[in-house]
Amino acid sequence: MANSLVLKLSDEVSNALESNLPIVALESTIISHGLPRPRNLEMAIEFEQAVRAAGAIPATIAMIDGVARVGMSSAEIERIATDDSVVKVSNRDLGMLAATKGNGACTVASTAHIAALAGIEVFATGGLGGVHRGARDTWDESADLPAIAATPVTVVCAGVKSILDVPATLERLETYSIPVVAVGTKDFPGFYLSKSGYKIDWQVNSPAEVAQIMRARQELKLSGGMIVANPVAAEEQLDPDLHDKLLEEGLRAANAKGIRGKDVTPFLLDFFHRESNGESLEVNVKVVLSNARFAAGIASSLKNG
Ligand code: PSU
Ligand code: MN
Repeated sequence: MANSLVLKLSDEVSNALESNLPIVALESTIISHGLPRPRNLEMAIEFEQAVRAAGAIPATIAMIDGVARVGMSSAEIERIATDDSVVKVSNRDLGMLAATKGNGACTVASTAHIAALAGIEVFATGGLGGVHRGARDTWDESADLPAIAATPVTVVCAGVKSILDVPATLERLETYSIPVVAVGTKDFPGFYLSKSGYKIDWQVNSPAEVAQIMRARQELKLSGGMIVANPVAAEEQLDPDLHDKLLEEGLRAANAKGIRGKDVTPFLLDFFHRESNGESLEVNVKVVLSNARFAAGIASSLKNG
């Protein structure tokens, strides 16, 4: 993929693409808006290290000075983690941000789009966006869903964030014809929790199986991406009672404060992290690290298989 005025691949990512090495894309909204400072910067570096340790090249994706960057230096990652001018950017914002030379952290939707543009097939995150509770009134459904439906990228996540309406999200994923598989189970995971309480139809047991599914889908000319839901281990999940309590309180607080639209997800994640005294943060971090490793396994299988 050629660099342009609005797209720049790091030398490492360019070389990896040329040499056909495994690459894993990483999003940046989780860095700027999903995790508290200063932990967010440490984690951004650790997410990249986890991909490397599992044998793939990491490519963190963000907009810097109006350029979509695929693979960034530590100084650039630090900017995303600490600069207050960094906004949360979905697909529809990319053009305006490029034209105004702004700084933005990419959501799952825009990371998937830019990754695919660069020729990267696998992407790791924490929890996917989806249909919000109360969507019947607010119509709040994350752009992550239509973006994955339209983008040939496999997204490894721990399910959709448990702050969302999980069954409604699963229905919408079916409508969008987005395949959903879970690792080692047919229980759809619940982000902070290993089980959401909802079942899905398909289980995979290895990264190689996912690579096989991806190749089969390509042969069958099925467009768009797929979701690999990788549950947090039961002994590492957030205490389910604490989870339910914080969720109820968090939703009430968001409502009372009139939090709307793209601010809802960062508000609730921050509420969880504060009110659980960092316990949910630890789970969030473990989830992303584990997804980064599994994604690296898929990327490697795609190259070796
Ligand atoms: N997963 C996390 N933390 C996050 C997010 C996901 O563990 O901060 C971000 C992702 O960037 C996702 C976004 O795309 O939240 C969804 O936001 P919304 O619900 O407004 O679409
Ligand atoms: Mn929304």
